[in-house]
Amino acid sequence: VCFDTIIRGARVVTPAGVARCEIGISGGRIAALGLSLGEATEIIEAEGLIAMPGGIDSHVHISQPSGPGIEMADDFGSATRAAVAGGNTTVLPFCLPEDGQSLRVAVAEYHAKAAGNCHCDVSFHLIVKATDPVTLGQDLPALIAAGHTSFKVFMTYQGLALSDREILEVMSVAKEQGALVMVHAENEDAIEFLRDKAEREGQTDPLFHARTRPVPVEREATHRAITLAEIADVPLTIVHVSNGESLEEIRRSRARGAKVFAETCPQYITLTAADLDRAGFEGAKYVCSPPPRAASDWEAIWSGICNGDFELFSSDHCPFRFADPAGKDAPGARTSFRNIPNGIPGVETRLPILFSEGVSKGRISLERFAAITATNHARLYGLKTKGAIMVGMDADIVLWDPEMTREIRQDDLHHGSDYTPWEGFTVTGWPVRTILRGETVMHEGDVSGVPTGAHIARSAPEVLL
Ligand code: DUC
Ligand code: ZN
Ligand code: ZN
Ligand code: ZN
Repeated sequence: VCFDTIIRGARVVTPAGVARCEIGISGGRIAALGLSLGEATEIIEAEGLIAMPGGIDSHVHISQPSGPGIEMADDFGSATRAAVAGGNTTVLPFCLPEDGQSLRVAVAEYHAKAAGNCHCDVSFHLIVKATDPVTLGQDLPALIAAGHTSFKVFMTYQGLALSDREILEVMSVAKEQGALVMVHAENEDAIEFLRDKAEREGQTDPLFHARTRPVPVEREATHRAITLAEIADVPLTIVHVSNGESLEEIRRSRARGAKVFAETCPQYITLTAADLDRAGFEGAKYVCSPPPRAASDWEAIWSGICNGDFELFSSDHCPFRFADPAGKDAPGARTSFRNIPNGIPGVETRLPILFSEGVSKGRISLERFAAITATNHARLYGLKTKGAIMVGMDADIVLWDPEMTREIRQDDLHHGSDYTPWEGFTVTGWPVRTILRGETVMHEGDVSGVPTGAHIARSAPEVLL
């Protein structure tokens, strides 16, 4: 046989362990793993490199409506260019309808915006913000059947937050139709109370974004979301878990048999609330929800990453520009933290940060890295042909140089934001080649080819089967 491509000399991270072997690729799929595979049209010499399953970032926001006068910094072209530069081959953005827009129409619009513009593969989660009979009785079942097998509900943000009753109604649709519910767990009433009080007291700096969303706000909502899922008898993903107390709620619920999955993000192992207190409005660059916590929470999050409590490590890429009246510096932003859009860019830096802080510093194995950055995302969200280097799977492979030490710098990044929260952060380990369905789409930082990313209709989440 003659393969299209053979990758030679790499240490290959597979679900069965790490092996030094060749990878034979044909027709965009992994056709063989073994020693001395023979001939190929293209040979990629990867001596000294590590072959990982392409990163799957199952939590990114692209081109979402973000409030009056506010605009996200990425479109599908720039966000996915950044994704492949950072070692990803699939991203799962959210489809958020405009106020009054039907979910079905919103999904069609997102598909149109993404089509032909993506450098990696893409599949949409839905955000359910309305619980009218058309949304729950018609749109949602049709969209789930068409491969949108997961959706997010919010417990915070006016216009987005659902009541407990509404969350239960949405969960019951998930149960009937076979979809996985994700939840943003923060108590909206408590936040509003704390926010109004802070503003009355003249405490309006970016730091008070963190002060008005303290750990109990997230811990309580996490407990309540899990309780609702137990009542509705559905599995649940708690996204962007920021602290040890919320993680403890998740552990306790699992001990009584709840089916709960947990996600965390780079900001919760590398940033703190003190970053929001930087001088000159620089703190706005770190405003995200839940906010970065204390360094002591980093340790709690690490324990969950190491011991398997976290299935998912995602970026929560939610990019705005800093020096932009349509971004972090929106009109009124400097008058109150309330007006600073919530979210930070991170799709390009998620994997290098975890590789460096996790693998290079000896906290986690290569296998665990692959599981929480790719394999588990594919399993939980129904991407059947992705997430693992195995014969028959899509040839979505990233070659890592484990020795390369770099400083993260905005000037080198591909995203649409005009800053990175990790400016000057040093990492060891860097993705040097990204291969999407057998074709190199990034080599040594260059992502200049035409976009070949496709939309992927997803199967039922594995946990529901
Ligand atoms: N939730 C997210 O998941 N991303 C950005 C902001 C938010 O509240
Ligand atoms: Zn779709
Ligand atoms: Zn969220
Ligand atoms: Zn998010």
